[in-house]
Amino acid sequence: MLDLKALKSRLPAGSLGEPLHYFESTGSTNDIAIELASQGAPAGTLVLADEQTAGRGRLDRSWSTPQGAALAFSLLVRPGTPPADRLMSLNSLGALAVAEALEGLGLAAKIKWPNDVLLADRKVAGVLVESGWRGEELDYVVLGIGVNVKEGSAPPDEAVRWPATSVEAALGSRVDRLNLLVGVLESLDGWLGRFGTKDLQTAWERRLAYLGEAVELHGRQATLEGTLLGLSADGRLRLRDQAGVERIVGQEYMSLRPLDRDGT
Ligand code: BT5
Repeated sequence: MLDLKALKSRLPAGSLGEPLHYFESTGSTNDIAIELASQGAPAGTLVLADEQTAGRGRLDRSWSTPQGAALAFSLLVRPGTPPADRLMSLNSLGALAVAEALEGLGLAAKIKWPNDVLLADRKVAGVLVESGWRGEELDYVVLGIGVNVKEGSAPPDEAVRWPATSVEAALGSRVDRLNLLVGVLESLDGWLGRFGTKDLQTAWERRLAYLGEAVELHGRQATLEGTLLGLSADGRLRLRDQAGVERIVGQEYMSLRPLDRDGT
């Protein structure tokens, strides 16, 4: 269980984490955040759970959050941050914030575009962005983040699409979940107002997994092979395709893998 008193004394971190809704166990923190958004909860609202019984990934995949071992939280983000047509970049912004917090522990984290954080090529965290519209108007944006912290929180290889790890397994020592949460929130707070900036692009690219390598992108309609060149300032992917043409692609593609590897 997370120490609620300690948590409250450390939040908000920047402008994030107030009000706080904490659950010892819940289905999915994203579902609660969406519900709160529909009731008019303010941007910065944080939903945190010690355990999720129906944690979700993208495309209705499941996300495992065993009790007492991981971080699972969802933040309500102000509509307009990022712009409505670039919501997908919030995935990479969430991944960047986790990567920076892990660097604070001395770990070298990589971002596997668009929404994964890797430690030594294994997935330690995932991001799920969900939004709702009222007619033409963007109504809410929820940024959900799950991080495997304690040893044993990462599912076994045969249970996942891409091998997983935990922060403690990578670090070889104990990690305080609350410190890590505050680190992620502080990083997010610093970047949320800086969409489209060169600084953000540089921060992303420094941590981008498989930069300069041959990769394959998977979309609902198509796949695309090319050499990974970097990201654009708005979080789309830059790559040189097989015809030698530089392309900038976004949410038409869902996932990326290096060409010499299975999994997504
Ligand atoms: C993700 O989806 O990586 C998004 C994960 C978001 C989880 C957070 S926790 C707080 C908030 N509340 C929620 O209900 N969700 C968010 P995707 O890229 O589609 O990856 C999903 C795949 O990751 C699954 O199909 C499994 O193969 C694998 N997986 C499941 N649990 C995992 C874990 N704990 N660690 C690593 N991989 C996992």
